Amino acid sequence: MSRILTVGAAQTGPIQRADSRSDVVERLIALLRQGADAGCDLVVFPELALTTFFPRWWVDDRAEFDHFFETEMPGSDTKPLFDEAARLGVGFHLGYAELTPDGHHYNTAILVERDGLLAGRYRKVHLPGHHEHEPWREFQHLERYYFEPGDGFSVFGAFGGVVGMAICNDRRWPETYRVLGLQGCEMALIGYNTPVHYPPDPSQDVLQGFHNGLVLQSGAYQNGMWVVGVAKAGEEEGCLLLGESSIVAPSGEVRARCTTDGDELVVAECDLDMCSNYKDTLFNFGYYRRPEVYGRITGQTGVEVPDDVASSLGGDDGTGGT
Ligand code: CDT
Repeated sequence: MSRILTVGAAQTGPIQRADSRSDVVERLIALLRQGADAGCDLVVFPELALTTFFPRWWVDDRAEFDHFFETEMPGSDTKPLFDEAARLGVGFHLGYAELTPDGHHYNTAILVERDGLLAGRYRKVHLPGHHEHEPWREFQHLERYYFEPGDGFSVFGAFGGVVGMAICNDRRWPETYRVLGLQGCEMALIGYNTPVHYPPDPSQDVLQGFHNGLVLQSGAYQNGMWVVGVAKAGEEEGCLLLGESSIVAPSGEVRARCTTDGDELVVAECDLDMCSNYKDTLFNFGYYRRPEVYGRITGQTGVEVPDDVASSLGGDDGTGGT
């Protein structure tokens, strides 16, 4: 048996600060139409796909940046995307900055079914970067200033399968995939904006593509799920963002990957039943997992080197952040 879902990874090129929402939505609609022509059931857009990556700037009054946030979804600018998706019968995943009616700010992604109706919402759990202005950096990464963290990873029954969402930095954490995997997730959708330059440790700059592939592929394989990672790429307001949007099979193999830094759609036929090749064998969680020895995973946050080991070594307590 097979359950084939044809998925498009709809990478976008940069979105500059001066670009209007409606111009950006037009670009997304063009990618959606390409997806429809290619037979896609689902088109996946990046994190914060409607605006420039504004956390690269500090403003004393955060409310000055509220115009980067959506207060309703769909709103007047995004409704044409919903309408076109429903007309084409193609679902989509979209990342955006969300400002709730009661004043909460989140880095959010939604899943919209082929009939244009909301199937799920996710608010980013792992917020990277820093909370204070750090003028020594070439650019800021102030997600911890502009957003509040979301409260968990859920899955949704959609597109004939079990679909989960995560956002950018979440993809570097094995806990993300495992918490989704423990809910039977068959496909994880993950948008990202990843600056190639990493100010706290520039030795990682040349490894950004390698690390991106590493985490998407290992997350897919170790949990027997499809992973669709989609970038906003290219030079945005002087900051180069990684491309390499990829569709990864439950085997860990890359089935499609973008080769440019611009608006680009790559498509793969994803058989959701292929997940069981891994979920029912090598990664049969119910049979092989040993949660009784995994207590530290949920019981502590930072590193706790046992006292006897620490006293023999001395050194760092591992509490630094970036
Ligand atoms: N958007 C996002 O989460 N970007 C981060 C950058 C990490 S460096 C502060 C990422 O993990 O790609």
